[in-house]
Amino acid sequence: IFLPHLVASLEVEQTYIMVKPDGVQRGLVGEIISRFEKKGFKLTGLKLFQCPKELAEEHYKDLQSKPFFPKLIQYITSGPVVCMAWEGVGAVASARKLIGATNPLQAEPGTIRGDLAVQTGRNVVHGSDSPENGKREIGLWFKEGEICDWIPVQEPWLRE
Ligand code: IDP
Ligand code: MG
Repeated sequence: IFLPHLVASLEVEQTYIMVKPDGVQRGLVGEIISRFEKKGFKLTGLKLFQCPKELAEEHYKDLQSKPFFPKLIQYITSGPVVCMAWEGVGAVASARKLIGATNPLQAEPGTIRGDLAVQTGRNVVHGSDSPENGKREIGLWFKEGEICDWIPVQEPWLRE
């Protein structure tokens, strides 16, 4: 089967990555940031943030009708999250691969969820599922002026 959202594109993309409240409480913030840094993505936004209910509902609006929706909103607003914007070639699909399957018991070892989590309802990290949603979510979670464009010195050592 062809899964277009899993095929890394050659476009420079923005993706919204978030350490969920369990990841913050368990002291996994550094570990999770590190995986995206080491991969070679560019960090363009970063903050610790207590998410209001309305924002959590907007972010997950596609899941509104799911039975687990109220628990999901409760989970995401239960403590501070770490909001991040990352940029890179094929960043959306590549970040989803680094994160692993939604259910951590099905996520491959080596992925963030595969290595660090056991339950879908406590899966430590979020990653945008399309370039469109990457832009949408960065717009939702960050204000103007919170996103920084810069040129990493490692750029010529990452891409020929
Ligand atoms: P994703 O985070 O891998 O993109 P989605 O299907 O978009 O997965 O679901 C968003 C989040 O909702 C999941 O990461 C997880 O925290 C939660 N979730 C999804 N399915 C379930 C479920 O069946 N039970 C409890 N929580 C769920
Ligand atoms: Mg999703």
